[in-house]
Amino acid sequence: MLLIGMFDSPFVRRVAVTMKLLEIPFEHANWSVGRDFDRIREYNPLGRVPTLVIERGECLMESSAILDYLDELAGPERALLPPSGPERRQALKLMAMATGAAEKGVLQVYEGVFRPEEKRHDPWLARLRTQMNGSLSAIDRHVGERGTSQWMVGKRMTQADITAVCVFTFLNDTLKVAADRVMFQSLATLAARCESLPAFQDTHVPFFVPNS
Ligand SMILES: N[C@@H](CCC(=O)N[C@@H](CS)C(=O)NCC(=O)O)C(=O)O
Repeated sequence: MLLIGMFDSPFVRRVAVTMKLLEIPFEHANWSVGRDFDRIREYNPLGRVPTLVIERGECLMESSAILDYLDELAGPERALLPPSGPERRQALKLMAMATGAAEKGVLQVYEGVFRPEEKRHDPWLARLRTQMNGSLSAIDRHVGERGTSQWMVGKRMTQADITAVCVFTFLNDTLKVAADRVMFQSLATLAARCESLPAFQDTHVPFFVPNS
């Protein structure tokens, strides 16, 4: 399998961490959405990452769909999303908040990267920050209420933990969302615990500015 996209993307990274945790071997195409746009479009018409090339050149896109395929490969015992019921609903809700926060963060980063300064609109950026911080606060509250030595859902690590941590680390690396060490303390504690594991360490890279 070939995983296309740089690990500085939280969407690519959650796929890479998952593949490592599930011990699914893959090759990595470390392509940038800026510099390698045309090359990525040969596999994904949207020019987006992650894209996962599986058997006979079939291309999977959209990280949630890729994770769904990986869980299917892993089988019900090892799958990282709970199979049904309240735990599945809770995990999906936490993941939706985390990926939503990541999307709002990516838009803020792209304002700086792709849009000239005179065309930036401050109220729009403020709205993105409100949405991102609202989601992170809700996730942080959830982690705090469960206790930071627990996992976010159930008794073992699930895709909710992987996704929330990849997103939190990305937003911290790019936008310094917890720079003053006051915000999101519970989430930061969970992230520190996960980031010490090999699957996370192997995939943590500095942010690469697209087009640079
Ligand atoms: N919903 C998508 C989001 C993926 C995404 O936004 N990827 C970014 C990199 S972080 C990207 O490819 N950006 C280039 C673009 O959309 O033009 C997913 O979960 O796969």
